Amino acid sequence: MLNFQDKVVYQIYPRSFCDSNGDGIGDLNGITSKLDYLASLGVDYLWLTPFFRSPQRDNGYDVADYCSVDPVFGTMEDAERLLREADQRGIGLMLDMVFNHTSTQHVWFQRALAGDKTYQDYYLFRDGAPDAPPTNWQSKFGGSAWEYVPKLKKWYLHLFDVTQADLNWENPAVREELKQVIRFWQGKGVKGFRFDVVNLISKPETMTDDLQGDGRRMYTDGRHVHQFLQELTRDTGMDSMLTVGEMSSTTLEQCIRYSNPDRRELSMVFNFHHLKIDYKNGDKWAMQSPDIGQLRQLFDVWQTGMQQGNGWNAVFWCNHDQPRIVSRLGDDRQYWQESAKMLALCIHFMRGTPYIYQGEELGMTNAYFEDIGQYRDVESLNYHRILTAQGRTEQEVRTLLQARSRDNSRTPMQWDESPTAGFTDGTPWIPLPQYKPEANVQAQAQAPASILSFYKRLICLRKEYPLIARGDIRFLCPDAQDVIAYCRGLDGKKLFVYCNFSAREKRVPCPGNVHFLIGSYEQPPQMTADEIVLRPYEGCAMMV
Ligand code: TEU
Ligand code: CA
Repeated sequence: MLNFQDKVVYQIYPRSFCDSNGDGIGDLNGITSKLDYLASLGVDYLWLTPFFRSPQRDNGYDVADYCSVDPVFGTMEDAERLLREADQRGIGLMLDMVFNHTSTQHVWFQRALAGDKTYQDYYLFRDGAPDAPPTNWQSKFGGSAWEYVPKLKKWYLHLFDVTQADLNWENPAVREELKQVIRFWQGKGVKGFRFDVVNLISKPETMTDDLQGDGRRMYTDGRHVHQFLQELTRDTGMDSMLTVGEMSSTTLEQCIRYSNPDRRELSMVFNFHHLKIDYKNGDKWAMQSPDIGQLRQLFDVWQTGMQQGNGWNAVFWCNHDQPRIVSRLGDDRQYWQESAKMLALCIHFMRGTPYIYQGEELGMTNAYFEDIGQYRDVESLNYHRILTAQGRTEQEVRTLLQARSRDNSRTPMQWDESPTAGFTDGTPWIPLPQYKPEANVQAQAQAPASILSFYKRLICLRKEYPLIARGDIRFLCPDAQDVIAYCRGLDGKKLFVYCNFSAREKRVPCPGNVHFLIGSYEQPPQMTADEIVLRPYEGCAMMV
């Protein structure tokens, strides 16, 4: 397997990136028009979330045809041109393979519905009475994970939306079809893949009620998942590409297995444990203030654990499912720039391949929508209904969605200061954030102290110092409240990173005769022989 330690990936949500034809929806030609911007940022790969033909019930994660382009995003020629033009700039494209499920509009599912037994075996259909779902498993988007088809007198499994039917990976014909999809895009010159919820693909032989939870422990990191991934990688020659798996509710041991190069499964993995530190009792729809002590602990366990097991992390704060990090763990008002830079530094200097989600490099904030009518996401709309039915007040639901909705990350990319942020000449499919600091490219591109310039420097430093790409990691200051500190090391060189996650001044021990490399304030922090004084939301890196 190849290493991708000195690479940086930029994630694009095409629908919200740049609209080239004024219909209010971002598209492939829009992305092509911004390649110079992406090249100037210095990123190596672009991960594009799904643009395949889809009814767009879950914005493309409900795929109806894996080898086509949805007309909303353009044509196959547009995709080919984007690939070519990216390649000319030394940028590789990674596509998003949603292989746990297909849209119910997919021809396979349509044939299954029409009674074709061969295609019924592509999915997880089970017999049963109309009032008794086969198990008590819950969909990740709320409600039962089973849907009854009266005509067939059968239920089908959908771990996500009712229009996203889970595929039956135990069926070798399904695995062959999916390999063909990989080969199709390899043939077009794609350089990598992201695999959606790929640790959920292997379900138990007999599916039974989960008496302790929502069912996830019965299919997460399931019995044949490693075997299936090894087979997929081997049969498509995917081990020369960048591959990343999205791992839902996984464990460290499993992630070592997925990403240890000797096992030839994936180049790296996403896990989400560090993004649940503000979930009360693990419940996304129950709030608590972020627990930085727990965050520090989780990073320590995962970073040192993956190092010991020779696994490799994708390191990230943001994606199209997560609220904006500067609003979540920073202070997007008083310390907007300082906290956005501190968070960037904290993640980019860890051991792993950093991912930047569009707009993160500008310090884009949450949407702060006031009105339920402004939300678009199927999960947000489902939960609006569910939480209201549970008797929560309108105000409570509004506050929860403002903090948790996936639409927080899906507002249009902000290119300039105009009312539609330079995203479209038409009406954007989703409103812009209701609060807007100077989080746009026009304001930041030429400003040396901007958040954008800071991200560019972080990317350059990774290329310049093998220590950042390849060094080992050790966590420091376990008892410093609201501080995350670590040390990277390679060939006798050391890099110390200190991040203050609070608006209060923090003091940490000085590790010796260090020099300042980069920080979220232009001037180095105040330092004595024994102490470093961190300003509010200060992040800084020092070297010896
Ligand atoms: O997400 C998987 C997933 O479980 C979450 O990130 C999910 O959005 C969250 O738990 C909801 O609270 C992936 C994709 O990233 C997401 O956009 C898709 O909706 C989902 O799979 C289904 O394909
Ligand atoms: Ca468009």
